[in-house]
This record gives sequence, structure tokens and C-alpha cells, in this order.
Amino acid sequence: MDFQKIPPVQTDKGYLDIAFSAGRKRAESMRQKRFRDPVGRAKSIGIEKLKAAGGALSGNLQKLMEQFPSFSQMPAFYQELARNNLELDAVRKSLGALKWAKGKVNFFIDDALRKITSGRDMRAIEAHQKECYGRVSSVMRQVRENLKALDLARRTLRSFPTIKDMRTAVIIGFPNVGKTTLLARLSGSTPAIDSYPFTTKGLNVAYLGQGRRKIQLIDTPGTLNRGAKMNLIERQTQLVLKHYGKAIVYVFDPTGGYPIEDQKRLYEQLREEHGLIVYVSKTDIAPAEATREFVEQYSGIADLKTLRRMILSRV
Ligand SMILES: Nc1nc2c(ncn2[C@@H]2O[C@H](COP(=O)(O)OP(=O)(O)OP(=O)(O)O)[C@@H](O)[C@H]2O)c(=O)[nH]1
Ligand SMILES: [Mg+2]
Repeated sequence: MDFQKIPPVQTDKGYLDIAFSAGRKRAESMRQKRFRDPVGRAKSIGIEKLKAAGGALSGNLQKLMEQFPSFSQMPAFYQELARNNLELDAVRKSLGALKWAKGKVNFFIDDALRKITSGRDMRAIEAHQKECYGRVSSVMRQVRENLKALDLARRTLRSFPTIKDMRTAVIIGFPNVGKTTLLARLSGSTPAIDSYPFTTKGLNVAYLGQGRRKIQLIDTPGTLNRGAKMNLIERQTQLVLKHYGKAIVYVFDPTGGYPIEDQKRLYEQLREEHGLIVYVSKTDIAPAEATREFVEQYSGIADLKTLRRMILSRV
């Protein structure tokens, strides 16, 4: 899913400005034309103006409704993410309100077009246009809060990671152990890597292999496994594990930036629910003994070629 493409949601006034400006432009171009009598002229201009304004408004409302994903059809990971982070009921209600508004706008425009067509004098034609704009503005005012709710939902949706529904392996481990470096080495991508903990703030996604063997690799922010104290991104990581955790690459850092005992404890916890592939990082600078312990006791893999093969065979 890619939520980055959802365009901004305007305010009620924003949508009206766009609509009225479309009406104005159309009316201006109509005024260049020649007409036989003034009333016929006013009618034609009025009709074209309302059609343009109504078309723009109703079209934008339709686009707005369509740009929101259908939650029940999203992959399970996103459904849970949406349930946890969005006011789904408010979003549904607001989308319903937009549908109502679009219907009302179309109705008032059609009604005014009929009245203008049978209008007898300039004053009446003018009055019908004004009345129509007034009614349409009132409809949009009534969905003001719904537009706000949808804008908020859009911001939240845009903060969701872009994860494809395909074979996936997840890289996990303590902060600063070398998870992102591993992702970069496996996939040839260039994510941000730094020498301080918690460098990775969101999920990094990259790909490994090609064609039908291609798999998705998700690099997660370093976790300290803090249970109830988890923040938003840690909870996202937990969700990724739940839904994409069939193959997990657990990164051990034998140089002990974080206590080895803690790293082992997290490993044991994850092992209860997931199949883990252990990667031992920083073997170029770690004491040989420490590396050996992980390679022997945890079936750790220290070379990338073997690791790549293991990942591809596991997912
Ligand atoms: N010498 C050496 N340094 C490494 C290796 N892997 C990672 N590092 C260094 O360790 C530091 C942390 O690497 P990252 O890949 O950002 O670690 P991370 O686990 O993604 O860290 P967070 O995102 O903060 O959890 C960086 O300075 C890396 O250059 C390695 O195999 N050898
Ligand atoms: Mg990282």
C-alpha cells in the first residue's frame, strides 16, 4: 500500500473557492460571445457558470471519496494499523457525509438550471444563481468537520510505511547493532546509517533477489522490548513482526554496545513465536571469541552470502 499519493484535503471554503473560480472563468469566456437578446445572454452565461462550478465541486468531492482506501480490502497488517491509529468510524461517517454533500450539490445545481432556463427577466436569473451558490455553500459548511476529520486521517495514513504484500523477511535487534547496515549490504540500497542508537526512526524497506525470487526486507528501528512503554513506532514494529514475521533476521552485536545478556534475552523471547535466522554483525572488529560463541551456540551466520541464501530459502 502506498498512502503517500493521497492528495491534500481542502477546507469547505477551499473547495468552494475552486468551484466558484471555475464558474467565474466559464462566465468570462461566455461573455466574449455574441447573443441576440440580453435575457438570453444572461441565461446562457448563468447556466454555463453554474454547470462549471457544480461540475468542479461535485468532481472534487468524488475524487476525495475515491482517494481514501477501502479499509476492509487492505492487507491485514494495514487493517490493524488503521484500527490502532485512525478513528475509523469518523472516517466512514465523513465519507458518507461527502456522498450526501455531493448529492445535495448536484440537486441544487440542477434545480437552479431548471429555474434559470424558465426565468423571465434578468433579475430573476441573477437571483436563482445567488440562491444556488448560497445553498451549495451551506451544504459545504455542513461537512466542514468531516473534511477536517478526513484531513487528519490523511496525515495519519501518510505516516504509514509502504509495505508490499509479498514474501518478506524482517531484520530486528537492539539499537545500533547494525541492522540498517545489513539491509544496505544485502540489498544495495542506501538508507541512513549512523553510529548512535535509534538512528532508524521508521521502517526501511528494500528488496533482495530478482523476479519470482524477489523478497521484501524490512529493517526496523532498534527495539529494547519495553512492553507497555512502547511508542508508536515500536508498536508498528510489533505489528510488522505479527504479520510479516515468518522469517526474522535477528542481529547480534558481539562487540557488546548493548549488554550481550540483554541481546540474548530478546532473542529467546522472539524465538518462542518466530523462526529466527541469526546474523552476527561487526565481526571485523569484535573479539574472535565473542563471534565464535554466537556462531556456535546460536547457529549464527557471519557471512552475507550464506545469510542471503538462508533468507531466500526461509521465506
Ligand atoms: N565495523 C563495523 N561496524 C558496523 C558494522 N555494522 C554496522 N556497523 C556500525 O554500527 C553503527 C550502527 O549501525 P546501524 O546499521 O545504523 O545500526 P542499527 O542497528 O540500524 O541502529 P538503529 O537503527 O539505531 O537501531 C554504525 O556506525 C555502523 O557503521 C560492521 O559489520 N562492522
Ligand atoms: Mg537502523
